[in-house]
Amino acid sequence: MALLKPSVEITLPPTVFMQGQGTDAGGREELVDGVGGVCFVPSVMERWRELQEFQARPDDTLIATFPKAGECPLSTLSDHSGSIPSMMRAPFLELNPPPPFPSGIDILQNQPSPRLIKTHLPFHLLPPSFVDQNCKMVYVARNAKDTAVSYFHFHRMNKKLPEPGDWNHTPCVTLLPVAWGSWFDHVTGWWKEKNNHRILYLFFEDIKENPAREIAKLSNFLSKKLDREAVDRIIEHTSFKNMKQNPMTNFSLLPANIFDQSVSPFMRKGEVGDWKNMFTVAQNERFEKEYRQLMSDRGPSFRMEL
Ligand code: PPS
Repeated sequence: MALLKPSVEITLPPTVFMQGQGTDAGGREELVDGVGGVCFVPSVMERWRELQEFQARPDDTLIATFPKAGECPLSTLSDHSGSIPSMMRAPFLELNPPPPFPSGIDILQNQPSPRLIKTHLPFHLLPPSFVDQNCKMVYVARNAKDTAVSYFHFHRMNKKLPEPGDWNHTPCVTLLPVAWGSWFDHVTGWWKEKNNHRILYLFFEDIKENPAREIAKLSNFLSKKLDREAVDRIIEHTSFKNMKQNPMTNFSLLPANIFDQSVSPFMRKGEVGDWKNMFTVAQNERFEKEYRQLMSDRGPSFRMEL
């Protein structure tokens, strides 16, 4: 039994994502100042109104993260067979890629319930229907330094995002301004709302440290009973090693003019504390100073290493 049902019966063959298709993918996009100072890629803004009018259903489950927080294992929980591409198991709500790739809204609109939906939106920019329908939402947060490093490498390989440039000068070090806004506002915005709505707030570091414990939190939140065997299967299925090898979860079905995995693999390292391999002493000091100013008493506390 899957912990989460896949959002969709597959209505498009996985081959639509395969290499060689979608050659009209265009080049890198520059960020636009989207809404209230939160930057997005222009393709997201093109359907902003439709996005805000998106009709959530009471039995939808939303998985929300700042980019690169390690959400993928969660959406994988819906498919233990490993035979459904990530973007179909938990369609990415605001994603609006070039043809022939379907947008998140288009995939979701005609799907049967219950749906599993992925988003990177800050809480205050969610389509209002998720709150109106009292949907269950799972938020996964990851420490800022590892997120910064992961996002930097993702910019290198994701040909739809701006060129990140040199690590020493990249905005990814401070996480401002990058697509989907400020990491600080994102993690604290969701944190503040977690007791006002049906939100389970999880940490990437906790999942890495003790996946069984975090799966228990998740199954409890979703009111699903899992025996030990099922938990073991989920842990195995969502391990970094397995997800890196599986074409349904490693995004190798996307063409290189979108994700160039020869530059950096999507499933890169999946570790806690990898930031130590990138941050110089000076960068770390600058980061810590900014971090103290922006995070003081505002929200969750993170572990930078295990
Ligand atoms: S995205 O693009 O934001 O939707 O992707 P997301 O999966 O949220 O973030 C990618 C980073 O998460 C790591 N990852 C994992 N780590 C451990 N175990 C599993 N199963 C796993 N799945 C994804 C992935 O490797 C990226 O982190 P880095 O540090 O770059 O390796």
